[in-house]
Amino acid sequence: MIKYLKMLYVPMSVIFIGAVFTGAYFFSSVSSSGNTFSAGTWVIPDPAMVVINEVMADPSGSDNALMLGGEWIELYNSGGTAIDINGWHLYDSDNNNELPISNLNVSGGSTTLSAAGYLVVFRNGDGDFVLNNTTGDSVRLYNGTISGGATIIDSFSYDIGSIFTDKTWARIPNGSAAWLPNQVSSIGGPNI
Ligand SMILES: [Ca+2]
Ligand SMILES: [Ca+2]
Ligand SMILES: [Ca+2]
Repeated sequence: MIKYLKMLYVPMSVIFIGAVFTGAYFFSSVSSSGNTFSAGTWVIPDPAMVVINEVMADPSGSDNALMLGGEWIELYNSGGTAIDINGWHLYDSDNNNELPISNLNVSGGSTTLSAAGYLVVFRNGDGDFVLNNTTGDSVRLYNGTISGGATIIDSFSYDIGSIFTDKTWARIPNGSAAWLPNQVSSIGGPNI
């Protein structure tokens, strides 16, 4: 019996001393604020890898209809790490016209952009965020609110109005720097 207790005592002491000296307790996977600790490697998402990829400024029907109708903005994560963008905001050309991003106005109900993934944010009846149909406008993506000092992640401005109804502005090739008007919608997927 004593021999058995000695065998047990030694490893338990090692665990206890290790915890005291390092102050560290690790679980197999811990997530916090978009960072993921997994299997001994810190993986930090790069917000700069998220881009505005496709814009539906002039949908058929009401522009401020509830999702899945109305205006929408497709985001693309060109990075290799998933990132949660809950609480990020879209703005048009006016700093007061915000469209908060939450699980209530995104495709699939989750604000997490998987690696190389797509997320569609719908205007979903927002009253002041408006993408002009017949004059130019801007779409701007911030990692919070402008009034709260957030950082701009990406922006897209168009100076030519009158795109055709139900056609989009899109980065062609997908994710590239070049924007083209009057594209066939590829909502939630690669621009083709
Ligand atoms: Ca708003
Ligand atoms: Ca519009
Ligand atoms: Ca697309």
